[in-house]
Amino acid sequence: MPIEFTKYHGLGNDFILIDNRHSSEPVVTPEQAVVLCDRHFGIGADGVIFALPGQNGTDYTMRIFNSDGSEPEMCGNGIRCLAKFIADLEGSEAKTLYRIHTAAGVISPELRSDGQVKVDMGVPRLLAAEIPTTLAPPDAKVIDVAIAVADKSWSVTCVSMGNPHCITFVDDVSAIDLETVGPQFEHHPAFPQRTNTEFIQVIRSDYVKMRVWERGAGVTLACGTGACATVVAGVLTGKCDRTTAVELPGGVLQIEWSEVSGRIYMTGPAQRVFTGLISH
Ligand code: ZDP
Repeated sequence: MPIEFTKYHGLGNDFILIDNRHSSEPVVTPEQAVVLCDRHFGIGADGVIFALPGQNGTDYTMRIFNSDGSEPEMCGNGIRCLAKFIADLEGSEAKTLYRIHTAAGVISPELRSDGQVKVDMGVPRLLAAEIPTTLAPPDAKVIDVAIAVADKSWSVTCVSMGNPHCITFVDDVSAIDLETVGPQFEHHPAFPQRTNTEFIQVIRSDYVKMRVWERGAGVTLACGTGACATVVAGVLTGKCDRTTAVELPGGVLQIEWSEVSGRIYMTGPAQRVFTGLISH
């Protein structure tokens, strides 16, 4: 049976979306996802995302396979794409606010009338054991801690948005050799679940530039969870305001870390590209 898919992107972070409402098992295996994501031998994407039946009273469950076949807990750009995808599937039944079950808890995307999607990304986790990382004792936060990578000492702050992020502030993001340094952060023994790594240049306290090396996907044009983690790291280190715009190679995300609720809100676009059939 051919499988229908729709390609979406959020600021150039691109995904293959699959309607998996009829079964709680993804219809594509991690091994097949690797081939589908390949930009020469497949459709080409940073990951495959499944819209599965909801659990515990939620509307849907989201699962995602990275382009290397690994499965992350959450995906910020991906959940904006998922929100548009399910609204399209539901047609006239579509809602403007969904509750999505993920391995990082319940995440709520809101489809706004201006076409943007605003996502309640939940509360960041900051303790070393929650990241997880061995850069600090398990119940301590990891703020401005030194780590040696690629023969250099970097000062890093770690944040979990459900998935692990290691953030480092630099003078010039364009000078970072991502392809060399990124994998060495990702596979550093201090990160037992590997890590996403963000390099940040502060332009103003409410505007930063970010380049990212993603766990399981490598260089991508944008990372939503990474942009959220970055603003948390910026606030914790006194570099950023609680409301900060994050400029990624693919465009800008608006991030707000609410002082009242402790929750993070991410606002950005999600764009349908095309629909096709996977025939084996
Ligand atoms: O944590 C990971 O393994 C990431 N590669 C997951 C994907 C994150 C994403 N880029 C985002 O926008 O949060 C989709």
